[in-house]
Amino acid sequence: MSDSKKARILELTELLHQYSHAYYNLNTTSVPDAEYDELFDELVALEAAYPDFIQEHSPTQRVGAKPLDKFSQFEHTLPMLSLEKAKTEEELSQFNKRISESLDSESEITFCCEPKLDGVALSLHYQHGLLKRAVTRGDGFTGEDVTQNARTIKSVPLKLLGDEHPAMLEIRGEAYIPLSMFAQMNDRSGASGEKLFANPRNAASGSLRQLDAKIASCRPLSFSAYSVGDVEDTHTQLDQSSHYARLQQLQSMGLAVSPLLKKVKGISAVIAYCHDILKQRDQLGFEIDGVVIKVDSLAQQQALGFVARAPRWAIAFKFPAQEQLTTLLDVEFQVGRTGAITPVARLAPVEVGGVTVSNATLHNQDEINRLGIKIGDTVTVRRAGDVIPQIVAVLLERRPPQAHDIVFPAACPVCHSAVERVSGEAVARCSGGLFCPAQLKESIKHFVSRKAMDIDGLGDKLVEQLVDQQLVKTPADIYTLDMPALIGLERMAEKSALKLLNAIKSSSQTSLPRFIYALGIREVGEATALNLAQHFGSLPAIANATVEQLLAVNDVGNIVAEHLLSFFAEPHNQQVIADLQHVGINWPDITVQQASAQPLAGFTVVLTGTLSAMGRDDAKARLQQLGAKVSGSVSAKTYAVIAGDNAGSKLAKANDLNVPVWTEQQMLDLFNRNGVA
Ligand code: I6G
Repeated sequence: MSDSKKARILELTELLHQYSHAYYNLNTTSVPDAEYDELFDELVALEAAYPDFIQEHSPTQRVGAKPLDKFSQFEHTLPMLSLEKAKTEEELSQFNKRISESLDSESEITFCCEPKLDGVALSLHYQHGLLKRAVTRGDGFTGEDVTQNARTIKSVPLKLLGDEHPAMLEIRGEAYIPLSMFAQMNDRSGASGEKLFANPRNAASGSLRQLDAKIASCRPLSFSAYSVGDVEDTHTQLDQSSHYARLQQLQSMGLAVSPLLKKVKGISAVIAYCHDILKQRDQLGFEIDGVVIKVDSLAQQQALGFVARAPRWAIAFKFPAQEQLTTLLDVEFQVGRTGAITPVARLAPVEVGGVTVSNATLHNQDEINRLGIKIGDTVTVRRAGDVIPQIVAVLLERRPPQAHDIVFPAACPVCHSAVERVSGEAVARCSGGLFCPAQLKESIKHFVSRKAMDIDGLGDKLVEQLVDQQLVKTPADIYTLDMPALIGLERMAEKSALKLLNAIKSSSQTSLPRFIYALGIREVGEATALNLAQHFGSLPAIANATVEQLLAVNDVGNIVAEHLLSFFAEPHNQQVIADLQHVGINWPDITVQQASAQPLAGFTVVLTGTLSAMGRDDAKARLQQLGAKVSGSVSAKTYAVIAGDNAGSKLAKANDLNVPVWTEQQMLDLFNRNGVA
């Protein structure tokens, strides 16, 4: 009896181990979540009844028993060195020259390149394939034993895949937190009043150095392996010739390695790789601070050896830093489309991540309080991903005596209406509505924008003039503009006025999703507008829907439903819609599609390259109409990548991951077959 239980425990342990490797390291799903959970629960129950049979690498054993008082120190068998750094192409070429001369090599050197993750270096010790210890880099000679925490990282295998393993295998790599997870983690911390982490690296370091592994287990750490350290007794011979081949071996043992790892020949190819990674930097989904370049041949590595504390065969090409120090000169308050008042920091201009930054958002009063920031302070400004610059820290020790408090205005800085703050909400709002010129301008800018009514040539400056001169007081006024009105505006010649009038006219024939989006209902973005249009088919059906009916729409929750109800109940908004229809805005109603008639329902597709038959936004809208989720990044879970002309890294990644690639024509055929052409 107990034999069969033991066999089942072993079977479940192996099965869950494989599934988890596929999910966390290969980005593929081998079983539905519900089935994984069921098997996991079965294993928990069996282990509770037969604790003697619990395997050290059981997925139930990731979180250790009790918190530690402090970490013990561990001396690295081989020191964890640092890397020489290069900031320019010239320095990379010098590196190449140095090693070519030292190797007395006439032919081009083969290098192995990968992005340099901005996390925390971590050394994993596997004995006969089982994870026994994890140690931080520390000072390079002695680190801290963080085994309890490293065991909670899902992409760290507790047991290596395969049957035969060296008695001891040390794997080195980087523990890091992906950007999306970092944002979620800080959102949660902010909501519960906890301290926020300034950046993903601090978050990774803080998480790895938690004394309570239960807390660490809730932190979204990942691990990516980049080299082999100490190895003892190897039956299973590790590749002895190439660094790249070794990393592939690590991958087959169940470790994640960089998906962007590339073997290239010659320094020009290295430089091209660095340019390519720098271009992709904001879209990678994790923070990097450069590229690491290593001589691929292990024999050449050995011949080159080490200088001081760094290998001679490797170099880190550093990218521009994404954080810099600067001074807060002043704070201005901007009024948005919905009346939200946002404090905007005016900064002494500074280069961050290759771009000059002179403004950063301070979000709201809570953020000002949290940072404890004053005008005159020295601050750390951060610009990462495609997120707007943020102030992440104040250097209190550098506060000048004349630093002074930021005073939030009691009245709207534009229309002087009262500022209201709903209890429980962080945002303060101007109560002026469309009486407030700032809100009116922002509403009109949104209404005419590309994804809304798409009026070409009606840019921000022009909208501001039209509102300032009271030519536009409501969106419908745009459609009654005429030549004499336009000609009176700054920098508006007859030719451009005529062009604008034509653009205004052609925008009046629109689509229901565009019109709903253009109305600027709070929390109703492009995707929600599309979902509403597809679900209800017509504007009256949306305007008259009950809360229950609204909640049945994809992506519509209580808050969005409330905003929709109050928008359509407001007589002023009803009048705006009636006026717009009166001046000729029209759109065809939509035939409501059943979910089952959506051939791409539940699938994620990625558009890349230049399309010739239609713009990317139009293709995206049609794909969404067919049920697809359109994503900006390719993973093994992507259903298809649609590649237009000059497709680059996303196409390459799709090929690497065996994700199907469709031509633009295949996409158009699908549109035709499904009546969304
Ligand atoms: O600090 C490091 C980051 C990434 C490294 C490293 C690396 O490879 C991708 N490789 C070595 C050899 C060293 N530090 C010493």
